Amino acid sequence: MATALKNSQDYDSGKLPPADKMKIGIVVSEWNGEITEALRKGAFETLIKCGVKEVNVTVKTVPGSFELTLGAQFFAEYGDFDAIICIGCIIKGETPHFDYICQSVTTGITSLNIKYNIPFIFCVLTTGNINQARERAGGKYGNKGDEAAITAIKMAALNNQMRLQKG
Ligand code: DLZ
Repeated sequence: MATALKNSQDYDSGKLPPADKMKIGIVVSEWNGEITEALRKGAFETLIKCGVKEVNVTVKTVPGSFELTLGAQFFAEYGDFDAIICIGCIIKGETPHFDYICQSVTTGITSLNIKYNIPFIFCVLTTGNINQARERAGGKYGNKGDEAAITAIKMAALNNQMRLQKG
């Protein structure tokens, strides 16, 4: 399974770009809070381990994953962030709600990336049940929050590097 084989938790923090000046926003959905809190913790701890200063990480919550797009946009509009990590967990229920929320948040976060030219990192689990979510929030498939933190640092560095090259 792709998730099992490709797990960027095996990163070497010494090989990552310097992150000591980066400002990172984290927007967290309150739905399925057990999972989103584990993802937030993973993301936060990995950012700090990789050199981001605690004072440069801002965390805000939104009610559900549907609200992640607007919550993340607030970060871009009212702050000065190098990357914004969007954390949610959508679990399939008995109605098509799951599909609508997944579709909305995926499209929403994609459009933010394009609109603002800032990396908005997609850390939204979309699973069939709570156990699959637990397996990806500190369980046997690692913690997707860690991976989101690494992605945020890599994309922020790429953006900064290419902006500097342009002059
Ligand atoms: C309504 C709803 C449902 C059914 N399921 C989830 C879910 O699994 N994960 C999640 O993050 N949010 C869920 N929500 C809430 C919606 O994201 C949203 O907060 C409400 O529809 C209000 O806009």
